[in-house]
Amino acid sequence: MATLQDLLAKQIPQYRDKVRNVVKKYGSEVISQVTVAQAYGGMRGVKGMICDTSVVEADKGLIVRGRPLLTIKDRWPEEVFYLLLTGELPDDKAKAALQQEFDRRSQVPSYVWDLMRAMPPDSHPMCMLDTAILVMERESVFRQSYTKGMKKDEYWVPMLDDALNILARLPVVAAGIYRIRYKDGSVNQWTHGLDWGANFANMLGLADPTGSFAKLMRLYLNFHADHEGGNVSANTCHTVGSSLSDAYYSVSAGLNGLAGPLHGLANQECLAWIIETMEKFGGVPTEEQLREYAFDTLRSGKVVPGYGHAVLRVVDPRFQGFLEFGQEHLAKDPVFQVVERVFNVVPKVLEEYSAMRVKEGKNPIANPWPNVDAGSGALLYHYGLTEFPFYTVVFSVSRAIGMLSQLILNRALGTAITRPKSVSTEWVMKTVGN
Ligand code: HAX
Repeated sequence: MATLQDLLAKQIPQYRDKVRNVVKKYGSEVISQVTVAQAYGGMRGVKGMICDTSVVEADKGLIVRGRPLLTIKDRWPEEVFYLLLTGELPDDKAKAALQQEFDRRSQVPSYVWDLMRAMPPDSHPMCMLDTAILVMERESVFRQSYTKGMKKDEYWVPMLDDALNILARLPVVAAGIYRIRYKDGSVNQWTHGLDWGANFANMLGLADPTGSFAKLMRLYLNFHADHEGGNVSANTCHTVGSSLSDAYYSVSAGLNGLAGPLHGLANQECLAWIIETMEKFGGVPTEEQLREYAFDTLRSGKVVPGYGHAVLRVVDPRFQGFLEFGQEHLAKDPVFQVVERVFNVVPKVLEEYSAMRVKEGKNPIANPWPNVDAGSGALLYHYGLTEFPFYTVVFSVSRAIGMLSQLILNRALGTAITRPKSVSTEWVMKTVGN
């Protein structure tokens, strides 16, 4: 049976050849131009890095190694990890072998729990998670191998080792943070033989008599794993890793970016916004009330969380998948009903508001459609995961899959240290002015 390690060892030399040939043949071709507005505007749309794990197409959404996301929605997150890394879905044996890797590596060092318990009780759970990952850096096989002296061609091997250790421990650590921060402080153990998503659901310790919370966790952890390379979390992880910082430094850094309200924290803010509308209107608001509330939010200078996207120009298929899950499992839940109603109302509001902005000489809102965060919180809430600040931690457990896959492939390719050129405002004025 070919393990993930064996398969990568076979694929990586071919992958390197392919990339070497592409650079040799097309190295001087131009693939992007940068305007002054893009340089000031978060480099939106500038093609300046490579990511082979997944692509986000503006009119289709996430494509994982050539497979549109919704075609792999029933795959477990660990299968998605295998797919991101190798381009292939694992067969049953390879899946079982990966499972055994996680079983073997799932023991969390006791100093992590000491540290988590010593943190101020009002620490944000994202800060706790990122701290936990960072403190485990002493375990890094990559750093130890690098210090001993390792050949460049071998970088990906200890990087994969670190990745498997991080992925095996992350659900334990995240669920432990939940128990310490919000429950009685007792930490649940990883169950050998149980899959990654169900293990995480189980360790959170919420009641799941029908097993549908575990099903949701598998879907959630699948959907959030990867979203190509330029988003803040992936790009930060990529940049930190490009200096040959190990996976602990890189993933912790990437997740610090995910903790921002314009990125992963949006899912916490989204559900808060939904609940606010219910509190204000005393139950499920009418569409007219929601329209009014959305306009009030925009007029007060805030964004409507869960809507808009830097790349997508259609309904995010991840939102679509969550909507379908909700319709199947919790159609009568009032919070979910508000999510559905908001979806009927907010895109039209954003389109109207965007037209008003344009008249005032401001940028249009490029995408009025829901992103992944618009519905996921309502599903977690239904199953008793009601602590909003924890939502980005759930996202993080999943996003680590994508960031680590990208790191391993980048170390396999020997990707260069990131160092784009910055210019000053004076330079722009002089150069463009002339
Ligand atoms: N509500 C109000 N205004 C919005 C908006 C929204 N939902 N989406 C975009 N806009 C505004 C932007 O703030 C920007 O205004 P300024 O020019 O005054 O700064 C203008 O429309 C143009 O922005 P854009 O080109 O449409 O979008 P950006 O690529 O700049 O930003 C964001 C993309 C996702 C950050 C943005 O749509 C947003 O803030 N959405 C709400 C927060 C959110 O849902 N974030 C999660 C995104 C998914 C994700 O990464 N999850 O992790």
